[in-house]
Amino acid sequence: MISSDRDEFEGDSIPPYANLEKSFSVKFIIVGDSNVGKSNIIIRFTQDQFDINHSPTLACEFGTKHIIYNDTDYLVQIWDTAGQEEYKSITRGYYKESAVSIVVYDITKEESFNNIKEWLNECKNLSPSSTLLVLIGNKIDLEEERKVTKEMGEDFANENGMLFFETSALNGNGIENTFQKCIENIDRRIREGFYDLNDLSKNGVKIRKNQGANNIGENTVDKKALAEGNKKKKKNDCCLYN
Ligand SMILES: Nc1nc2c(ncn2[C@@H]2O[C@H](COP(=O)(O)OP(=O)(O)OP(=O)(O)O)[C@@H](O)[C@H]2O)c(=O)[nH]1
Ligand SMILES: [Mg+2]
Repeated sequence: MISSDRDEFEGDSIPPYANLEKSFSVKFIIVGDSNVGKSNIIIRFTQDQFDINHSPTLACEFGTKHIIYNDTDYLVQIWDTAGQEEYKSITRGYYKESAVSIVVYDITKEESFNNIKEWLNECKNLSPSSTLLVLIGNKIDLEEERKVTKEMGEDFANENGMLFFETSALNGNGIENTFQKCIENIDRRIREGFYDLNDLSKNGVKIRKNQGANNIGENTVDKKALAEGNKKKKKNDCCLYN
């Protein structure tokens, strides 16, 4: 998908946003079976920690972190959904306006890999058609218990136009790189005019006015996102990582 997107937009004479805006928020959603490690991937990325006793997510949790790339401040906002079946009808409400949709499986649990097709269908049906599709095989620190080969993950991702990464939330392998690569793709899309300027937010990318690239390396909570997260929390038990 990425290479064909590039082909489509390469050659556009004036990239509409290049060098115009310096700060964007980018909405991510992360889905997959319960217990594959979605929450810990977010905790590793936003706080560089691992929570071995993290309770199963109830409906949805929320985390943020800044990535500076190309002299631009990207506020990554991640909606971490519950994998448990009973929350599916609630979590369906969170795909809307996702710039990046991440599907996670556990490399030691074949069933979680067999179910990624279903999660991908949810992403295709409920996220915007512009969403960047990403597949993560998590728990690679458990190599001796591996049931899903790297090739199986790669093949599925290639067949379905997804970026593919293997990670360990436990030791951090691959986590930074995954989010960095996602933002590099979003940055390229912005600069190449992939998104309609008048419809940016529909695609999960929002211009953050008067922010500038001045939060390098910080891990902070965006106030608007915080308010949004808290509103959802009241409605649907959505919790905020802090
Ligand atoms: N060994 C290992 N264990 C992990 C890793 N990531 C998560 N875990 C463990 O897997 C279990 C589930 O992790 P969570 O992050 O809560 O999983 P989840 O996908 O958010 O689950 P739900 O919220 O129920 O959808 C926990 O016991 C974690 O400690 C990893 O990379 N390696
Ligand atoms: Mg969770």
